[in-house]
Amino acid sequence: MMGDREENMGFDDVVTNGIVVTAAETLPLGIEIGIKDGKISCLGTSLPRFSHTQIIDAKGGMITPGGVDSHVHFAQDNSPTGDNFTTGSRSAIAGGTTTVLAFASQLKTEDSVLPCIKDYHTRAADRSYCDYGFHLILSNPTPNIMTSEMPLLIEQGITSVKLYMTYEPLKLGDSDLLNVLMSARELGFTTMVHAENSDIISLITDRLEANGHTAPYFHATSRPQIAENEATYRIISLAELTSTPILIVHMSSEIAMKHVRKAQTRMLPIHAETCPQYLFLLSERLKGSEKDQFSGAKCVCSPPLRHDPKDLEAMWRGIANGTFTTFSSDHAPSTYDHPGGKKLGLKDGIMRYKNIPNGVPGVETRIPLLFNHAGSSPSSRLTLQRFVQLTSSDPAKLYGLEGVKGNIAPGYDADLVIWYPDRDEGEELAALDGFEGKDCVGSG
Ligand code: DUC
Ligand code: ZN
Ligand code: ZN
Repeated sequence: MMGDREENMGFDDVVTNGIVVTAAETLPLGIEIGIKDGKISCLGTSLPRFSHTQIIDAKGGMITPGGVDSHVHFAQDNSPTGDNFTTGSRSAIAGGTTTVLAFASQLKTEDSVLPCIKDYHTRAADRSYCDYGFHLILSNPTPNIMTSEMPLLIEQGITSVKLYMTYEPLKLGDSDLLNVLMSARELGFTTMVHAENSDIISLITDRLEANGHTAPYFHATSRPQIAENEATYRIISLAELTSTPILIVHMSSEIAMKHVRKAQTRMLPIHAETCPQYLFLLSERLKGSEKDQFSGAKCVCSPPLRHDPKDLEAMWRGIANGTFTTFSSDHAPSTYDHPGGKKLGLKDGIMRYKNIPNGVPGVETRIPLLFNHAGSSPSSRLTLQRFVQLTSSDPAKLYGLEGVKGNIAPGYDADLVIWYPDRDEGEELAALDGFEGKDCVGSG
């Protein structure tokens, strides 16, 4: 029988034989990870094994911090056929994401957000396979909520809000946006913004409809880049005026991204996020198949998929050059063949893109898609360090999880992903194989 003393002292797990990759560096082969009580307690060579220690052999693998997906929609009322916390978090884990930040969504009719937060906690409790937290979608930021309730939420660990500049049931005008930004400046919470000009979209939608252009493809026509461009410039201006940091979510257009870049070069704290769909998919997907034109509905998301491969290239540049702080999924699926899902946009044989629930899945595929392009070979689009920053460490820092998530270092949660790359990185691993050993860099 194992003595109590030994069990208390020893590692529960030792991960060996892998190459540890963090946002700062790639450690030499031979560094092991000692884990105790779900936390990383030590990095070092030849870590001591105890009788109860489980050895995790990561031979040939690359170990990165568990992914943090800071933009997922689970169990929201406006997506009744989407994922709940059980199905969504299961997909997250399958794709290397160990923490998700979902949304608790206030209705415009609610003048307190406390019941909404309680409700969303109930939706998630005991149902999630991964760690989770919430941002608050503020659609009715009353003075009482901003002065009395937000401080309570921050105490509870809800330190970020999402604001919409479009979508009738959620959108805020400039006056409300300014008030929330002023409050963010005072209380220090993080403000995420969905930046598209609502009136531009409504005008085009009405005209398309009047001309019978209502198939899924016209969703992209109705939300042109200029709508994202204008709203992005406007919210950056409001943030500058109020000296408040913001993060613009799911960016899809180069012209809008340029405003972010320009603001950053002026040292303004403007952050931005993009998502896999804006790196990999084009609007032609919205045309669907020959057999089922409506199947383009599967790719209806907002901002929409853009038209030109150059648009994808521009987002890749933002990924590589540091314009984007986070790479999130905006996971918001709806069942395709369901009257309450994507088929809401198909009634009596008539397609109406306006009624199609917005959103695509991505919580499972987000990290593998980006990992596939990370490395140091000539065809790589980003370094492994940048990959870890975008998918894990930077979202953790931005949303108050620094010191807990997003790194492989003593004291952090032992959320690890082991990758087995079967292409050029295999050669990199082999090249690092001559490592000779280093002392322990953490403490047990
Ligand atoms: N756009 C959003 O703003 N939210 C969910 C899904 C989408 O496509
Ligand atoms: Zn959005
Ligand atoms: Zn979203």
